[in-house]
Amino acid sequence: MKIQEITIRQMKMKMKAPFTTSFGTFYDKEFLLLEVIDECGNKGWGESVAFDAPWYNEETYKTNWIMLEDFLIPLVKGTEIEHPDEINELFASIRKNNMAKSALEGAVWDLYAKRTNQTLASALGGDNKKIEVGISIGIQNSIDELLALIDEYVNEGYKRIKVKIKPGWDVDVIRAIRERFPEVPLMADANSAYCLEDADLLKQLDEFNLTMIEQPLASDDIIDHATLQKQLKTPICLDESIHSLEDARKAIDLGSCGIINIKIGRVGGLTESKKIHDYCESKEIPVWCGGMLESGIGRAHNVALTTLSNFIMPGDTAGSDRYWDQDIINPEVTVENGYIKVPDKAGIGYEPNLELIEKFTVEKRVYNLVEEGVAQ
Ligand code: OSB
Ligand code: MG
Repeated sequence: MKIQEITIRQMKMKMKAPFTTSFGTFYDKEFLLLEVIDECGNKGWGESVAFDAPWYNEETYKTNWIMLEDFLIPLVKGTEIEHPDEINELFASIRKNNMAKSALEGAVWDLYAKRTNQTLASALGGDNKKIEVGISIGIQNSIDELLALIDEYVNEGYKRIKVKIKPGWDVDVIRAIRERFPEVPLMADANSAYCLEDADLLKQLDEFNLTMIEQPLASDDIIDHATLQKQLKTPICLDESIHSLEDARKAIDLGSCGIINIKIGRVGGLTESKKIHDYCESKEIPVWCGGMLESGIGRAHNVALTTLSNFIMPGDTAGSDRYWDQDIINPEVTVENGYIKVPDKAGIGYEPNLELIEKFTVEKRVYNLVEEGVAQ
């Protein structure tokens, strides 16, 4: 296949409720949506999970737009692509900018699955017909408000609860949750808010039977995490620190973590996600699919990836209604008893809602990739 046209849209969607992490609060979600079209008129959709500011990693949706326009789209232009795995190799000459790469690569995966009339899940090699999901809850104004939210989500059936922690909102909060919900599968995500000197404080979390503690230390570290893991009973899960299969291999070798959170955008796409998944499976390291407050398009990609066999822990892919009054896909992603049913239509399996997409588009640009004078 040859990609003939790419549309980049800058989107802005209002979140149902603000979401607070140790690095800041989201009120709106601003992100890029990509649509690619091949020579037969097949369409594929991808989402960039880069935020509006470089807090989680160094990328933003604006830097993604520049990378796509100046480097990634020119690499795809005129290139015959047999399989989406080739995009991973094609983009290897460009350093980092993984979320920009992933947005385009993901759209090509969706397109490829539609061309070959299969679901994105089966194109990736996933068999599961339903996936088990948990929910990630941001930092709240009070412990009582947090407990009320947990109560709501446990009743909705979510399979595990993840809460955000930061210095000053950690041990007491987790203790209060455990007193009220002694059995619920529970984990904490620090988004890099601590340093090795905080080891004694983090050790206090060992008594609460957490399934894991996610990314306690610096976003670019695997050395201190290995030191910390030796002192903790609770498994460390790495999120921000893992950008590639190579990162995963080194972190596992060093003993920096016992579990890995795979985010498609952070690692540069579905092909790299699958490589990390397969490697972790061979090393008996469980993985789960992280979230970046995605719209329905990115959420659909997460659902498909999660059907692979080593996604044995519930991910952060909650239902559309947890984030949006109206999501931009039909049907929306729904969670029943903590499970999402994997769609059986070709590609991502959810239909983009073009009317709503237009409504939430701030800016868009169409790139024509047809080469003049070249027969297609
Ligand atoms: O670290 O997993 C994270 C949200 C924004 C930035 C980073 C993270 C998160 C979440 C929410 O935990 C996951 C989701 O519900 O999409
Ligand atoms: Mg995280």
